[in-house]
Amino acid sequence: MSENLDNATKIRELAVRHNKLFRDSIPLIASENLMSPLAMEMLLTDFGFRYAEGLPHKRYYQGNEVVDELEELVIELAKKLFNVPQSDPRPISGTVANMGVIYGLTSPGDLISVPSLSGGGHISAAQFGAVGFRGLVTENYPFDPQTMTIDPDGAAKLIKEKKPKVALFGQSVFLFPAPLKELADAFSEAKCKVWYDAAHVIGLIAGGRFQDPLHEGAHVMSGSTHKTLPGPQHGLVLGNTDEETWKSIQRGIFPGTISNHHLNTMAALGVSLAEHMEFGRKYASDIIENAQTMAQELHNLGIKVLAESRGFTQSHTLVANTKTEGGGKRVAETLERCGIILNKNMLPEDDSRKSQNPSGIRIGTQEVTRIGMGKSEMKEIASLIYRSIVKNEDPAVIKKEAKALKDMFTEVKYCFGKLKAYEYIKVFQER
Ligand code: DSN
Repeated sequence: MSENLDNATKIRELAVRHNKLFRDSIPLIASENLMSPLAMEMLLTDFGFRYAEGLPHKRYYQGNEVVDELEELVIELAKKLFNVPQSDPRPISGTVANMGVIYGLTSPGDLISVPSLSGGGHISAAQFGAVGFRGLVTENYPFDPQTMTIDPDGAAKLIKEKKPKVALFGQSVFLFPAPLKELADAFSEAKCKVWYDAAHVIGLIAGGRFQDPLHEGAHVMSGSTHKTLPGPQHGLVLGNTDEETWKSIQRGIFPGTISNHHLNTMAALGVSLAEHMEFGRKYASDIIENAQTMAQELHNLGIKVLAESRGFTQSHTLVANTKTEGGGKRVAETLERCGIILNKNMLPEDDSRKSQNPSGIRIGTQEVTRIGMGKSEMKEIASLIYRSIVKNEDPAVIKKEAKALKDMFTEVKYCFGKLKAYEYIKVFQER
């Protein structure tokens, strides 16, 4: 066999191994999910090999007759699902969507108010991320670690005093709604644009189970589409703003940050939006109920889940302080050996230089909910976590139990059609 064929075969084997790893594990990363069979199918279509720069009927390439129809339909589906007048499904990821908004709304040197990283903010809102690379000056909202929310009074004071060009909300640790309604006066005094990064909670918003930012004062909302909205790795921008601002954002998207958008993932997004219209309300409710159940159970077992006074969470995410169990790094690595996959996470109290060894862990329930797990399974998972990180039981024993639990939940739910998760296409099946 030639070395090249060897390597190609090896990559395929890695894919088989990776699928098996996730098939046998309990997936609790708050930013991941599984797609439906109809959406999966779209990834393997000819849409994935074509160019369609620009907007429908204003392209730079021939052969876009069907793509135009597709894109118009996806635009309409997004507008309908979120009940808003503007949508752009072209960004190829959440951060690219954010960059489009940044390019559209700001110029280098402008001030933007953002959630702090220690308060769960996303790296694209940090100085070393997209806003910094745009040359923006940042101011962080004060964050209340007890309630795990931006402090509305402090944020109002900051916005009124500093008058940012844009006020950004939305986090990667997003337990409770952002105080948009409370800040309405501050926004109008500062005359700022309000931008909401909904990546983590966009499926909960669409399911009517989280705040509705574009009807609570936000002008624009961006997001990735593969977390609580169980679609492809892609991005989306939605607007409820004047035509001039929207046009500027669309120029920020193209040609600002992308040339071609990825047409196969856009098609998969369209399918996922349509499915979310059908199943999203129930799915969003179940995700949140599962997160609250898991949080309560971990708390009952003595693990320090944050925001107890507010019922731990109103989203898909919960966060625990695992300092006494050895810290976030040790805990996440131990759980990985037990077949439970989650990530270490900074807590508000952590020094930002400790990002590789923070005090906490983050848990998301959207993927386990997607495969049909409910409250009793959340309790079982909490018990496995407790036995692993508090009782220090043998990882091999826990791993076996985690796999046995997972083996009972292999089908992707809340979608049209049936699909065995982690075994998407024949070539990836174990041979
Ligand atoms: N960094 C991702 C997360 O896990 O929250 C979002 O981009």
